[in-house]
Amino acid sequence: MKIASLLQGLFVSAILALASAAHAEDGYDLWLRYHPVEKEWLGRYRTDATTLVTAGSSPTARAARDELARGLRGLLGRAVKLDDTIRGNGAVLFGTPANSRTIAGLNLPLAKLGAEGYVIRSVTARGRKLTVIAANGDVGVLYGAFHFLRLMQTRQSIDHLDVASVPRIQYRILDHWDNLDRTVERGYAGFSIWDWQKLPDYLDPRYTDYARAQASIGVNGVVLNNVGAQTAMLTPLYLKKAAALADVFRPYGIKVYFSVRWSTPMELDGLKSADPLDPAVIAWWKAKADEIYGAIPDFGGFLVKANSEGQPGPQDYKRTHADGANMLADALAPHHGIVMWRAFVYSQNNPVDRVKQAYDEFVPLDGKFDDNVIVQVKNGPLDFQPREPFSPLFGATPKTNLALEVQITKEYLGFATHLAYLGTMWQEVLESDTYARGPGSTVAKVVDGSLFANKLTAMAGVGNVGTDRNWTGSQFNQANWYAFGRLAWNPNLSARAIAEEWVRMTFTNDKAFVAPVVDMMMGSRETVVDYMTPLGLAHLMGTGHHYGPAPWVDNAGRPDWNPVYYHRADAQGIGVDRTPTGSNAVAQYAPPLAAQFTDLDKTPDKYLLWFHHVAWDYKMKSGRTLWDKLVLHYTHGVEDVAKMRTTWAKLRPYVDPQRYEETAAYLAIQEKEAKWWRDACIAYFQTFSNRPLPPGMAPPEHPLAYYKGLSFPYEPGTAR
Ligand code: BDP
Repeated sequence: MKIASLLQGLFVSAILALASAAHAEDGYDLWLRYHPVEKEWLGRYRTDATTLVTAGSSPTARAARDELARGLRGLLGRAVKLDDTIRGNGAVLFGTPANSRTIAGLNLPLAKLGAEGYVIRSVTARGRKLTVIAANGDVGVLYGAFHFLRLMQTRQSIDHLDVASVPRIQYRILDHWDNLDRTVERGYAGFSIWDWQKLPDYLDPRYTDYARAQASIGVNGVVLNNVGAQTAMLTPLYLKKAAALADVFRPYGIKVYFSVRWSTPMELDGLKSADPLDPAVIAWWKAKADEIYGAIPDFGGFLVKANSEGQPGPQDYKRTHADGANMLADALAPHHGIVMWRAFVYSQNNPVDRVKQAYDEFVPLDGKFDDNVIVQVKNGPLDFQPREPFSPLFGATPKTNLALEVQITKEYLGFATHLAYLGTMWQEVLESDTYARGPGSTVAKVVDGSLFANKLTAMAGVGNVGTDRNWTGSQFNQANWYAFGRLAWNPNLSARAIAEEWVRMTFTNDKAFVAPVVDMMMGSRETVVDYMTPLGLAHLMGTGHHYGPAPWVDNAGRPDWNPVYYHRADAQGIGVDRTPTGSNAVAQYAPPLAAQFTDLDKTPDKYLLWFHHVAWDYKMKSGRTLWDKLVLHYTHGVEDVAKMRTTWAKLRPYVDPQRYEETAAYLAIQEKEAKWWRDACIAYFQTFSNRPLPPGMAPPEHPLAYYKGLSFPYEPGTAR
């Protein structure tokens, strides 16, 4: 009897242990996983982190304390003491000079660190050895706390610390393309995490975990709603709901922002126009701004998509983008709010090459925007493609605050299931030389404001967060959220270093896992480029949903939504002539680049078909013809996914079952879809090239008609 009940007890606890392990490893914990460190590290860390000494008492100081307590408890496998004074060696003291006399007495180099920077130092104070995490403001302390934990999570020494860190970009913002009905435009991770209907009364604990994750990577702003904005966002009902979210986020240093629809005054309150120079319109927005700040005193500001893809805007009244942005900026200025005005504009009525239109629109407006306006520019001149050259607006508007907008959600890179680490893509953009002030004028220097001494600096990422337990639709998509925050904090960080940090925190520090996984991540975006849009091709995706290949589409709502507009394949060759003999988009780049991109032989292969219409038998640098090379890229892309699967299969022993299986299954989907891309594109382009496949290359599995006949009516994330 006794034995039976003992066994029963053991069985129950085994089940409980299994259940909690399974629960803990579904990806919910992100990179804030705080699993116990190995024995050899335990000894080292324990002596340096015995007690937490809190100086502050604000909600932000409490958030820092709670995170440190949670992190240390997890990493060191036991609760740490909380104290308000230093009693022995090994304390971690965190606070500001204003709330800690010890910190004030240490004369730490805080002067240049602003409100968000921090130092972490190993010091001796009052005869005790301790670690100090100090900043000018509580939020800096919170960022420092996450940094301190990261050191342990990635198994670095915490003995002789001398760290100083300050964000190089002021506004580090995650844009949610979340609709108020909880669908997410271009979202592949379930529905919107904002449960609007239950707000403001029910605050899902997930909002706090979201805020922790954001703060851990330094994100300090969140645009709550889709750029294709719904006017209800600005009604009293929704302001209350948004205010409740702002209250949750505030301790974590995060401000909320709204996307606003230009015509809101007409649609909500029946104004006759939305002309930015109309006094009634001006008064409406001023009153609305006052009302918003009444509900959310630290409201961040507005994000605006105007006169773009059918959205209303100031041009409907023959006013400029600057007229529109400045009118909103005036309404927000008394409250210290900002306007992020998107440069993603192009018109179906404009016959000019779509990739030229944003530059044409905004360069003449340089110097005309108010100080609290930031013009937000996508990384490439087209639209978040797997690869584009950088947008020529970077470097071309020295008197305008410019934000870099990247897309974290993988609308054009395989949705949730394809493994594509985007750190490399953003690094490629940030490192691109604009030559605006001579060599070395990188996009990073434009964005961090150092090139033109801009007043405001910003980086925005279109988020990939949704209701999925793993937040981002796949385990590896978390890395893209992570990389966005880290690069927005410091655009000079390397994509590889970020990937390594993330792998260590998210999975394991075991070298046998870290090295192959980081390598796999580093090559993954190029792999997607290879099987989707190699050699500078772009926008070959299915119409509307953008799922899968559809290079043949020529009947979309407007010419510049058609893949055929972007590849221009014909019997002679493929690619878009953007040199002076074509659309002359090259002229929007600084002279050294314009010259390079005009010369077919000097254009890097990766941008070849972006800038040139190239003959099928053109001899590439490798000596192969363009056609052969195109087929090889497509084929390599598929082969590389197969290699990723092999790599992952070998790593099973290092990963918990749920995350292992999910990733393995997604890689299998990726291989299947990579092959689909390859086969469909080769079958289609071969109808123009009329050439055989290079020796050894397998023919497409199906005839072209098969691929053309596929349809996907309910793909997620489709714009509505
Ligand atoms: C495109 C998306 C569309 C967005 C648009 C934008 O397909 O859903 O609304 O970007 O950035 O890539 O406004």
